[in-house]
Amino acid sequence: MKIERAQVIVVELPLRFRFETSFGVQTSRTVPLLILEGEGVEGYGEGVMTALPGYREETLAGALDLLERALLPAVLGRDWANPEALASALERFRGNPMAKAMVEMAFWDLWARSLGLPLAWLLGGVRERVPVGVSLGIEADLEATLDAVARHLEEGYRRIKLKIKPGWDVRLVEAVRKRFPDAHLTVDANSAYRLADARTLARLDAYDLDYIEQPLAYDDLADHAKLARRLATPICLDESITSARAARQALELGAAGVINVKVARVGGHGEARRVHDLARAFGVPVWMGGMLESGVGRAHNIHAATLPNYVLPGDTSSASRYWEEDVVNEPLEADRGWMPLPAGPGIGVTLNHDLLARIRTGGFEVRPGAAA
Ligand code: OSB
Ligand code: MG
Repeated sequence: MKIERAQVIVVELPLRFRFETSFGVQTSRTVPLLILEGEGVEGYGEGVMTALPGYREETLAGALDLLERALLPAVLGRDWANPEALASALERFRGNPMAKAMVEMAFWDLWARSLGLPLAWLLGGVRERVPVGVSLGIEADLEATLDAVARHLEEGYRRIKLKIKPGWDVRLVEAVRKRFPDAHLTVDANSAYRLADARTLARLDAYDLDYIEQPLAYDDLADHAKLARRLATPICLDESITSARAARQALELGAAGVINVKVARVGGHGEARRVHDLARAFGVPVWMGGMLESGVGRAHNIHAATLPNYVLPGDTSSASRYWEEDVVNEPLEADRGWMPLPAGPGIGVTLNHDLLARIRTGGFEVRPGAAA
């Protein structure tokens, strides 16, 4: 499969809600999309890096530069037998898994479409729909949080994740648990605590959380392993799992009892599948995370979440929660907490070109022969 042309389109998508986490507030997303073309077919990818390094280190400006100067020139004009062959050609560039994931994921879509098969089938998926919950941002007060939880439980979401930070944790969880005694509840600290906060975090053991997501530093495994020994509630790692190697080390250390897999955080579908397989071998369940993706990234995530060890509800909730209008034509909507697999070849979605033209803020094209 030869890649003949690459197009990056950057768009600005306003969020329907104000999304606050321990690391900042988001009201819109700057979304980099990648279109790869070859043999009359197109494949789509989406990047999840942000303007500033708030979640991981990668930045949008850095990723766009890397794509234009190195990653796209390295894959254009060449014939790739399969996505793993393409991914290995990017290994000589260190780090930057989110930038690499854009290329790798777009190629999986291109490849699957050229074969006329749904991406999920090629990845080894075993489901036609995936269980989903919601990730709720930090709200103005308890009352607003309780309302948001109630609304999403009524919609059928199978698990509620609450964002926490120091000073907004035990009281919040206590109030939500009291009002919703049977709900599957989790919390996500986005790295806001230190090991010295272990006592505070241990107080959360009283509220029957499914897990505590990424309490400690984004690049730390050792302290998470120490913390895990002091908590009854399992620790779920998100930010810290940037590769299959990080996943293996976390599992060996006992730093993670659950893993949040984000395809775009670990470098693409190949690496995400290796993380999935490792966790399965350790008897650790995984779930599909989210980065407020548009329909392109969301569709990729749904396909990847059809693998057998995605047994916990993911964050890939309905696109209409996030956007008035999505960049894809197909509605990606959950039904009573189940997100159906978008049907058709590849990731099963088509681009809404009218919208893209209206909200485009930048981009570029790369053709074979551009200097690497
Ligand atoms: O930590 O899982 C996270 C969004 C952006 C960056 C990091 C995270 C999140 C979410 C929302 O929790 C997931 C989603 O709804 O897509
Ligand atoms: Mg998280």
